[in-house]
Amino acid sequence: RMLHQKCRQGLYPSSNIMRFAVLEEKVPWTVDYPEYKPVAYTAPVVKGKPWADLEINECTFKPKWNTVDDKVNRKSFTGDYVVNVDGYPLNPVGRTGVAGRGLLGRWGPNHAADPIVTRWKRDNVGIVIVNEHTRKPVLQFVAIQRRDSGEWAIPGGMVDLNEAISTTLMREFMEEALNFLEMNDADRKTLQDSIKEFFTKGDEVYKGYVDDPRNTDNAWMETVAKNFHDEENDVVGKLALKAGDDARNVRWMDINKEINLYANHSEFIKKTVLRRNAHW
Ligand code: RP5
Ligand code: MG
Ligand code: MG
Repeated sequence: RMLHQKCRQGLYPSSNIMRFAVLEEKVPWTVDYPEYKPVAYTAPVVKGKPWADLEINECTFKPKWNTVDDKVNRKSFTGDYVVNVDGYPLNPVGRTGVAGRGLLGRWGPNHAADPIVTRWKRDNVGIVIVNEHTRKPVLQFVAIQRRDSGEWAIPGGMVDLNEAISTTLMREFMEEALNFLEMNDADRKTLQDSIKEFFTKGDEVYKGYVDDPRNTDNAWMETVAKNFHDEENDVVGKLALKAGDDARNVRWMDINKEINLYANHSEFIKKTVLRRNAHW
């Protein structure tokens, strides 16, 4: 697989921690690199949080790696990861230039889910727009602008303890793209009832490691990305989008090969395009 790009250069996000510069050929752990001395960093915001692990050397912390450990899913989609002699799980892709957990709560895999909600781009009388060069219909997806990095992204989020992935997908979409958290109970109920069915029919487009800028040598993001398609533009297409929670903006974004998104989200979007035979 492609080695990670977005988590091995420059400053670690929201910090003044510089990553140890790792050349492409030095990324795999199998390549000997005795000079490699990354800084160990765990962001202050992570420490003591209920959603976060304790320090590895804390005697009450007894994680069971590579298993679902008392509701915490410590299994990786990439297969069994290695735990080093000091008890730290190792990033399955390789070196990132920083040790510790950084901004991530869990040592090892941190599981997320990404809802890719799509529709066909239409003109003002409702005719689907076809690209003149590829002669394929143009797809749009609901993109959010992340508060942390300002980059546009799929409105994904972390899978809560014991939460079904199908629940995370719909919940994160409602929170980030429909401002669910700021609604009253009646509006929440109306909204949920109108999209519940829609969110039962998703196609899995990606499952695995995410090239997330927050990844470290000992903690990394993994996701399940599912596509939910509004063929007639009459389910999500007729709702008013409103950014909420960790999203600063939201919009229907036209999809083509020029899109530049957070982490490796463009890769998940491309897989969606291929599956729907849309313009790229
Ligand atoms: C990415 O971070 C995932 O693909 C998902 O989109 C997101 C989850 O983290 P938060 O949005 O909760 O920060 O790696
Ligand atoms: Mg969220
Ligand atoms: Mg999010």
